[in-house]
Amino acid sequence: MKKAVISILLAVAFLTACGKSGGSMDHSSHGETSGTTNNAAMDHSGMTIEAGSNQAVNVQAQFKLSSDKTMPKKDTTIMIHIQDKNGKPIDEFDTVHEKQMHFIIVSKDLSFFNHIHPDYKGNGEFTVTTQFPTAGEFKMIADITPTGMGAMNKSQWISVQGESPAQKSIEPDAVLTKVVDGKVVTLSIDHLMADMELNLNFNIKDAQTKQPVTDLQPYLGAVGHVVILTQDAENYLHVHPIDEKVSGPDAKFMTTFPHSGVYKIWGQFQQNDKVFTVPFVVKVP
Ligand SMILES: [Cu+2]
Repeated sequence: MKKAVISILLAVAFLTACGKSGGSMDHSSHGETSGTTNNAAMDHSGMTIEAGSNQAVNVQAQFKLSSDKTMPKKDTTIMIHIQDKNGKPIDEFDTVHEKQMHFIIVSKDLSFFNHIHPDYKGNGEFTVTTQFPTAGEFKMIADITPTGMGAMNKSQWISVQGESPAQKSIEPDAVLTKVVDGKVVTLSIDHLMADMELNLNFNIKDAQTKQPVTDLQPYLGAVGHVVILTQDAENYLHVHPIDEKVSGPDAKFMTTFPHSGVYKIWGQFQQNDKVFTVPFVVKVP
């Protein structure tokens, strides 16, 4: 039997005195059901200073963007330098789900979500070129497993120039069924509550025929991937399937919501060589 691999990564950010959005602190655990929340601050150089359990305390990330003024809808190269606490590059990373780094970008209101994979250049440096869709605040989250140190994530807020669009409110979904790219996706969660291991089941049907979809393709080596963030984007959970090898119509995941509150969940699946992303918002009592 395959054992579920669960990464629970908690982050808490603080505003810094210079008025910029704070860096964050991350706690990570692998295959455990809960974690503790830790504190962190960002100094004025943009370096994230972190403290916590596990090895995350010994790792820091510097995020650099190709321009001082990041513009919407323009190619932007993001460089992420992973270092030990003394500033020495960390240069070995485990490949997890086919990648050495999973990189998530979300807008502050969580209406925008992007999951991309920076290239590893060696010497602790990753780069990726992407675009931000609008002006406003975005959070970048680098999900890594430095060899021998366990899974962890490092994050940074960034401001994209221009007039930000109105923030969309994050309302819990009344019905956990969505239609995306010709698929009807229904999320079921047993006993939704905080600090308890629970199952998330995504059921996928064809929107036209109403028939179960049974030809999901492996996406990054598994039936699907799920990323979960708290409403304020401070707690990040990357969840892997219980059984990676299935091809639908159900994809089951196991996770623990660390505390009560509103969470946004993105399920990502692949069919006909195309990845589709299904968002849900839930309120955990
Ligand atoms: Cu990824």
